[in-house]
Amino acid sequence: MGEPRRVLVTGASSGIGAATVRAFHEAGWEVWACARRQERLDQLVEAFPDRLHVFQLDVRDRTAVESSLSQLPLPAVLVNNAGLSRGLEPLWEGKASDWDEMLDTNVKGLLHVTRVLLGRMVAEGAGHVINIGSIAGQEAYPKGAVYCGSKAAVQAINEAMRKDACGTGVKVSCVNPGLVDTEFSTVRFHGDQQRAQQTYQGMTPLTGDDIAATILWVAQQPSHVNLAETLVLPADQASAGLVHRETP
Ligand code: NDP
Ligand code: 8X3
Repeated sequence: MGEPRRVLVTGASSGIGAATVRAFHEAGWEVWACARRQERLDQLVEAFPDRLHVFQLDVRDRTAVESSLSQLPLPAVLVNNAGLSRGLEPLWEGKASDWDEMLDTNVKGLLHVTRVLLGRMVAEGAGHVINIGSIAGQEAYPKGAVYCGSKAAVQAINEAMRKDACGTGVKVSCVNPGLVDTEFSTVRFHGDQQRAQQTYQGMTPLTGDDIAATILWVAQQPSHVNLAETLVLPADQASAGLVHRETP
């Protein structure tokens, strides 16, 4: 048996990112995982003491991203998952601090991380960047202008990056989930659990494990196959705005 393949997952401390760490680890990969909350990363290490390396990283901090990722052993796969939403209100009621946080994390953070590792992958002539977009990047919904805009930017960056990398041996893919029950809504509503739970009321959302299985599947394709864009929805969701809910 050869060396295990290496994956780097950003935003690995909860939800889709933590599930992705588990899925790749269980599939025998060497996993590098980063996020801001060290105690959550430590819990992952307790669960998976071998083949898992964790480090604290705020993807918004370009200097920290450059210094930590330029030293890292080059991963075969980068999962650009770190991201968040803040607020759900009409544009004129939106908070500039929420907008900064979303755009700095979802767009510029993804760019900072990718710039360091994609350059190294291209020099190596191999690699795979898997970006986590959203159905919100394909279809904007009311009260979500900036989050939807940030994910539409991920969509465009993903597409241009795929074209940049064409012929270099590096693949670029996007996985676009619909509603997934993670800490996403709690973060969106600044810790208001009751409001967060309403997001998934009367319907069956996806789990982080559902998306992690898709990401692993995208990563495990033969080198000549690229699952370029994968939209994953709960069966109860037909579009960003059309969700079937059972009323009690
Ligand atoms: P969670 O809130 O559970 O996880 C978000 C992860 O991103 C956490 O690990 C968090 O870690 C990390 N993160 C946030 N900001 C930063 C930062 N500045 N630097 C580093 N890491 C950061 O939500 P999800 O798992 O649902 O979200 C993961 C991705 O999936 C996001 O990009 C989200 O937009 C996307 N998505 C989610 C959907 C959903 O319905 N849940 C649907 C479609 C897409 P920490 O706070 O420790 O830094
Ligand atoms: C997360 C899915 O519909 O809450 O990207 O924006 S949604």
